[in-house]
Amino acid sequence: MADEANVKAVQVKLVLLGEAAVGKSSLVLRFCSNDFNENTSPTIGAAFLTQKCRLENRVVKFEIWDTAGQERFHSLAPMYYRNAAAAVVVYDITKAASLEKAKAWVKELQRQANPNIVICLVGNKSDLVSEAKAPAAAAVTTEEGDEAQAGENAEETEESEAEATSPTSPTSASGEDEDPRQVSREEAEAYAKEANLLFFEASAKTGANVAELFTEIAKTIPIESAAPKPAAGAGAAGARRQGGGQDQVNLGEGQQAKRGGCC
Ligand SMILES: Nc1nc2c(ncn2[C@@H]2O[C@H](COP(=O)(O)OP(=O)(O)OP(=O)(O)O)[C@@H](O)[C@H]2O)c(=O)[nH]1
Ligand SMILES: [Mg+2]
Repeated sequence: MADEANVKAVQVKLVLLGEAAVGKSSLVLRFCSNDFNENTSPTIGAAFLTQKCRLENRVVKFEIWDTAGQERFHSLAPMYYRNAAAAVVVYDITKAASLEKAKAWVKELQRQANPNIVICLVGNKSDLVSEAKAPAAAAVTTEEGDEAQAGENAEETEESEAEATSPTSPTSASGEDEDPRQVSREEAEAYAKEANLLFFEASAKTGANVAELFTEIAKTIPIESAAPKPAAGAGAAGARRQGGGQDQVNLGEGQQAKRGGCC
């Protein structure tokens, strides 16, 4: 019988891709530490960290490669998406060009990555638009203690302490004209459907839909495509790691792993 506490985590290599400044690192920070930073530094190379996600019948341990969006790092990307079971391709809903870049990433993944890769298209910064204020309340609902046991070598942003994301309400009050949205939900959703991608609009800032998107990916990944062994292997070169033994996103110092965003 599978004693819940002893369920072995299935490891899933996940890569984040997308244009610079769309919020990849911020989504990871929200997911892993339930935190947000207005002043992030651009990622250099890539950052690595892990987070667990508990599903009904299994625990998925995401091994996350958060890549740099700056063009000069593009050639490193294959190192990170190679053998990845999942990819989160991010664009900024207030920047139309970022969706085009996201589409280019999807194309590249579909051509060159693992053929079974689960791709999730994410329109980030939903807090900036007046409508479509994503269901923030539902965002990071933490379950009872999914204490990612910090035993092993990896750190696992464990520390389950709910402190659910307080969805700071969206900026614009109501339906003002100067909505900064440049990519309609419909357009992106239609594209995602056509390209066979999961799709979410989310906000790293409020936490809206962040846990949901990772949970959906966890549910979608076929168990067999999960990597049975430790993550680091691929692409350690060029990755930026911090802290002895701990792998963390390079999102500015002083950022403690407070709380896991997933289940
Ligand atoms: N309003 C708002 N700002 C966000 C959100 N996510 C990220 N940002 C801001 O967008 C800027 C860029 O965020 P990053 O997470 O560093 O972007 P990135 O995609 O990792 O950028 P690279 O590492 O250069 O590829 C920062 O100022 C963040 O605070 C969001 O959901 N809402
Ligand atoms: Mg980054």
